[in-house]
Amino acid sequence: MRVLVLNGPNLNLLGHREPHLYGSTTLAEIEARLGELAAELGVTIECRQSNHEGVLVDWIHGAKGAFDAILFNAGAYTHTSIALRDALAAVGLPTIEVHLSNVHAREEFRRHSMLAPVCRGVISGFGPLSYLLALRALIDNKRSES
Ligand code: CA2
Repeated sequence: MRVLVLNGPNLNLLGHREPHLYGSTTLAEIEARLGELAAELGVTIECRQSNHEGVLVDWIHGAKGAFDAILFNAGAYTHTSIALRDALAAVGLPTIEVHLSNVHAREEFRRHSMLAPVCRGVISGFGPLSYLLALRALIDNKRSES
């Protein structure tokens, strides 16, 4: 099983800015932990981050045939992007929406996700653990299908 791990805008700043909001773990550290878990569970991952909506759309399109599932923290695009939602719906790969923070405990505008309706599920509020839980969920979901 091959999982594409996508991170959206500003997540490259993790661990370097605003640690009170998003913690002190960097994106590279989260990706390294995910890599360890993936190896343990016998799956492969590829991690990418972009601050650009169109780049994320292109990567989702390219995932068809190359990956079996997507783990996606779309950052602020979660709440705004019809383009990302349409891309996920078009490729139809099982996707889990991930957030470090509990988006429901924050500003009202973060409570709405454009992406959640086309995702298998949402994991939000557990910091870096959200990513690890999502990887486990994607694998479990895939294995229970086959
Ligand atoms: O909690 C999450 O993972 C979010 O996807 C993070 C997004 C936010 O817009 C979503 O509502 C929830 C923001 C990512 C910004 O990341 C930063 C990291 C360090 C410093 C500044 C921003």
